[in-house]
Amino acid sequence: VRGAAPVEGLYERLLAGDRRAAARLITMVENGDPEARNILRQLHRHSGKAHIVGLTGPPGSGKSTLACRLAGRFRLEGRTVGIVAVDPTSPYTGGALLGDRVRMQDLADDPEVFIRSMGSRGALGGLSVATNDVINILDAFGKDYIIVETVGAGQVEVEVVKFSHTCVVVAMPGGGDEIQAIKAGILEIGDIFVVNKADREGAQRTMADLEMMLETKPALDASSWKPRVVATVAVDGGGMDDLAGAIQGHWEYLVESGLLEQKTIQRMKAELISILNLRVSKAAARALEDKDTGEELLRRMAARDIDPHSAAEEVERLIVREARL
Ligand SMILES: Nc1nc2c(ncn2[C@@H]2O[C@H](COP(=O)(O)OP(=O)(O)O)[C@@H](O)[C@H]2O)c(=O)[nH]1
Ligand SMILES: [Mg+2]
Repeated sequence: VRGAAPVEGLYERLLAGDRRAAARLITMVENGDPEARNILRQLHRHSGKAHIVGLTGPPGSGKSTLACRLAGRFRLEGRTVGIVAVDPTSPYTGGALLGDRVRMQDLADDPEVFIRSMGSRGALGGLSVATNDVINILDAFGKDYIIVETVGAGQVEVEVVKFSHTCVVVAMPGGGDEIQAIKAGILEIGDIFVVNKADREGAQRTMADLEMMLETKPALDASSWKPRVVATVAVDGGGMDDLAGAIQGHWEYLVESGLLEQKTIQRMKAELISILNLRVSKAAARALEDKDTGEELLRRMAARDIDPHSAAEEVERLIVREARL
């Protein structure tokens, strides 16, 4: 067992802006190191200042390229940026985007930009819990913007961006399939829609399709946010002023409308639920692994002595008893 001193030191170094301390803590989180939780506990009151921007959409639509471009754009204003990619296929390496090494060199060398891909290791401890932990670490670390890239499929990935402050949905020109894919669930959560690869044929058409679909979405009232549609060419930085402007405009809207507070509460709730889900399912798994109680219960179920619902209630009672200890 390591003493309190190194943990204490990590916390202070992180708050003092030491990138290696931040990277180390993130690795601890990914590895499910129990010591990380103590530091996260202390860090909590230092977080809550960042603008969390979710970036989601189909694979290959240009999310990673956009994230880097956006980061570069925010840096021009002197703002600091964290990028968290919840997509193992996102080729960030050594703080840069693979394949765009030369162009992204500025970003890789910029100490005010922190890029991290969540590996599949994060999944062991619950991907959404680990991702929220990383977001909170970068928030406490003082990043002004935290861009969270997720591929727009799967429950966890959508959950993570759904509870960001500003959700950006990325599409690209195509025969309408991409728009169909967006329709199936993420149209509702988008605050801003990006048609990336606007250098390709059909971008105008995709923009028009999206705008039409958004028209049919009923506005809550005259003052509610109207989703914006922005065209970008992430590879050469085209449209980045529009996109950054829309993101900042949405933040101002949240602040002025008072919705920011509401969003924060929703975010806290989603975070709490994902931690509880993880803790309860782990406790249930432990109870079932227990020879005396768990295996016996399963045998009774197989023998039709007890039905699955009643068995689940028994496990619940065991978990509650364990939690009281
Ligand atoms: N033509 C064109 N290609 C792009 C654009 N943005 C990204 N790409 C390319 O599309 C591919 C996928 O980009 P990536 O950012 O990895 O997409 P992701 O899977 O959504 O993160 C890469 O080869 C990029 O260079 C763009 O605006 N125009
Ligand atoms: Mg990517």
